[in-house]
Amino acid sequence: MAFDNPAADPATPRHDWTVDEIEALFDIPFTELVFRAATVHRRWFNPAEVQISQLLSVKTGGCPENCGYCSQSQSFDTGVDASKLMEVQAVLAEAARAKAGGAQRFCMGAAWRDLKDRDLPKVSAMISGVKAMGLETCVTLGMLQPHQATALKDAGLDYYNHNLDTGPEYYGKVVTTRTYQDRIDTLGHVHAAGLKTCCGGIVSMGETRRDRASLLHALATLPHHPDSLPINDLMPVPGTPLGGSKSVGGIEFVRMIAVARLVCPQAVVRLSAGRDHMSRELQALCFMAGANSIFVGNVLLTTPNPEQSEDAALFADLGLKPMTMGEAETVSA
Ligand code: SAM
Ligand code: DTB
Ligand code: SF4
Repeated sequence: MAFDNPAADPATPRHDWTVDEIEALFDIPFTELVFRAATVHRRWFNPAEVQISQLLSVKTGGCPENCGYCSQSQSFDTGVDASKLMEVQAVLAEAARAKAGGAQRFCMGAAWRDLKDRDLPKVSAMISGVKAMGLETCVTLGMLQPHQATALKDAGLDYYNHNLDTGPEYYGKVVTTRTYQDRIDTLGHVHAAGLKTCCGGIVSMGETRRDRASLLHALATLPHHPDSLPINDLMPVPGTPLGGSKSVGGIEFVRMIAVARLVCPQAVVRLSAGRDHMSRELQALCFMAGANSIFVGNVLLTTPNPEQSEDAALFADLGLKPMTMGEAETVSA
């Protein structure tokens, strides 16, 4: 497809989206929307390839934040006990298992509000050790200061995950212990340190379609589009304020993936939490609509994920293969 005016090419990244424009994309008839997203997907990626990540909770529970979806907040009685930061060798043993199972990236999560300097040496040793195994590295540790982002980069970190979670208008209904701007500031420090950003959000938290468009608007108007863009379907956790939220349904979820692909065309869009309650056919639609990454392993941080054998069968049936390492490293606009 040749475009005389590159600005009219829907695969060219833009930073000047309006929320109205993005909401209008959600209104496109479903088959047309998926077709458009699939077309843009092919301009930047091989649609038969999916990036494979695996998560490990290296510090679980007892978090002082009050994110209304989270099993790990100390504000809610969810049955998830607080534990200490894992030992480096135990983390490396899990990373080796993940690599043997086919993961390309190992993502370590900690239930912290922010990273404390006293924990930097241990976290850095985890990152260096995982990197030395030939895996890509990702961590999600809460808010960061600039010198901490630089230290993580020096340790061999590739990606930092820090989600905006929802649109700025709905955000206050979900979290009150940190601001939207706090999150954007951390993302700025991460990018300035030369790290790749992994940033997305959650649907099915009781938000409106306008809120979903507003989240994607916030992501697409960041100075740097996320390199990796996770879309999570809420894993409802009993005991949390959002434990009884109603799902947006599969069709709306696929629309969210498709619109994410259209507004951040170069991002690796991850079909993230929620696969455990999705049919194989719904996941196939997500891949058609531009999703090209998943988490493997039968647990995410604290909630279930499909068995690896089910994913292997799904990939075989769909003719999907793991993304070539490094291919996701095209620099996003
Ligand atoms: N404490 C760090 C933070 O919040 O930045 C890192 C860990 S936190 C669990 C990482 C992300 O996982 C959250 O920002 C949220 O988007 C997602 N998440 C957490 N609980 C979830 C749930 N029950 N369902 C879907 N996504 C969830
Ligand atoms: C992201 O967006 N999703 C992942 C990862 N980044 C850290 C976490 C999903 C967590 C789902 C809930 C749980 O397992 O506790
Ligand atoms: Fe803490 Fe992160 Fe859970 Fe929020 S999402 S309560 S910051 S672990």
